[in-house]
Amino acid sequence: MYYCNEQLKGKILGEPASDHGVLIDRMLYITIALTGIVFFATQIALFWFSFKYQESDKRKAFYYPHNNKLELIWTVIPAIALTVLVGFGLFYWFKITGDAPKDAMQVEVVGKQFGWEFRYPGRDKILGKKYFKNVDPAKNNPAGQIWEDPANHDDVFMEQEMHLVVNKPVRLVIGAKDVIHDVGLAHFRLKMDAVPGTPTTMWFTPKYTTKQMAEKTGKPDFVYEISCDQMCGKGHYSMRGVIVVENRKSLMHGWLAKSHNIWLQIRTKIHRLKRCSNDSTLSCNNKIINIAIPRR
Ligand SMILES: [Cu+2]
Repeated sequence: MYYCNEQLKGKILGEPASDHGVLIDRMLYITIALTGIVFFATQIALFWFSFKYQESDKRKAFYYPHNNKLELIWTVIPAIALTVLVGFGLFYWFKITGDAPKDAMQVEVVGKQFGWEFRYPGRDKILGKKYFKNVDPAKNNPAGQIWEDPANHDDVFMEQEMHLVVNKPVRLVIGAKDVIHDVGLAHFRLKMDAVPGTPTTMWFTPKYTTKQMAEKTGKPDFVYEISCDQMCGKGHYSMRGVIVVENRKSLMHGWLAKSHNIWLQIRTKIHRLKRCSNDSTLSCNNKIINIAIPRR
């Protein structure tokens, strides 16, 4: 396992691209080292004793059924070792799922059959309220946002592509629309179930931009991936999404500036509808038919 890991490390994932990823890798190496030593020691002992004390006409078997001291030793030592290993795991788990730093950006990630939806809180840094009965892509409301909540008006919605800022902590608020999915971030060494009706969270800090990681891995076309790590139906394999890690400036002035603010689109449509209400030209009538008005 160690050999495969070492051989394939650079070819598959590259070094961990998040602060928590470094800790997770360290924990895995400690676990593999400890269990590896125990594995080889016990297997060598097992085969050696079987060989040395195999059946022989020259000696008689010694009946030795029980030893309290031995039982105690081989129960207590593994128990302590496993407690330490599980303790590490729990410590990291509470860290990853616990409170994010105050300056963390927030992104809502929602899994669906078959893809990912991302919502950013906008300038107010608050994700607007939503309600599952409002979900209606045909009415330009794929996330089910409640438009009466002003916090929704600057939210940004995007599918299949998430943008993050390098060295800035990000808190993911994770959900699902239909069945259980799982946010798999292999390059960041993180994963978390996406459960309908029960939001889950985790936070991390990306360490390298996509460009830096492309240089590190030697792959010019490198992209961070978000995969679904839970078998969720026949299109499970097609849930691959892309994460772009960049610096704050290029995010604010590039992708985020051009991104999809649903409220602005709807507001523009409502204005157009009002303008068209006194206009009976053919083009205006066609616009009215195509407008999907949100519930207000
Ligand atoms: Cu899925």
